[in-house]
Amino acid sequence: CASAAEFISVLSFWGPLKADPKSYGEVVLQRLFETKPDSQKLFPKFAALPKEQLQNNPDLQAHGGIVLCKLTEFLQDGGQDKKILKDLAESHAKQHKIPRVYFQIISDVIFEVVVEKIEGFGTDAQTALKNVLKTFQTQMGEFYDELGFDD
Ligand code: HE5
Repeated sequence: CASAAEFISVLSFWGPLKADPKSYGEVVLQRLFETKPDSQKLFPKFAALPKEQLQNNPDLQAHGGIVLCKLTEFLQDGGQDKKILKDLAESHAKQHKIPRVYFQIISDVIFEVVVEKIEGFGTDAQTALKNVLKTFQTQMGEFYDELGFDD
């Protein structure tokens, strides 16, 4: 599990992502669909869209913003309030039917995008980010287990 210091380390570089969640979220989702084309089918709004229509797509930008805002909330809370991820796990398991492996896949994409786009994200902060994302995945997995969602 990530320590409080690791959450703080990540937050110290998170300013640009907090300030502009839509732009970074858009990049994350586009990169997700490129690296793992199957993931696009999990989004009813985007499933049928050809690549060109994922560029400058306001729905994609809006959803990217929602995803990043949730991550910022998780970071700022330092993994303390279990309800944040409990609610997230519940909607993703029951409503959206997202197999848990996608939390690892999107975490890897987020890591890649953050390190690429954010200046000064050094090796210590990178390790901290890896650990924080690992904590996120582990806790989501635990809630999936509690819900009896096996995928
Ligand atoms: O759960 C919600 O609110 C608590 C609903 C809005 C929401 C969704 C929906 C939020 C806040 C998140 N996602 C956040 C989030 C953070 C992690 C990194 N998501 Zn989410 N999602 C929503 C993830 C990870 C993740 C991986 C994948 C493949 N997520 C998805 C997919 C996904 C889908 C299909 C939806 C439904 C909304 C939609 O289709 O919007 C266009």
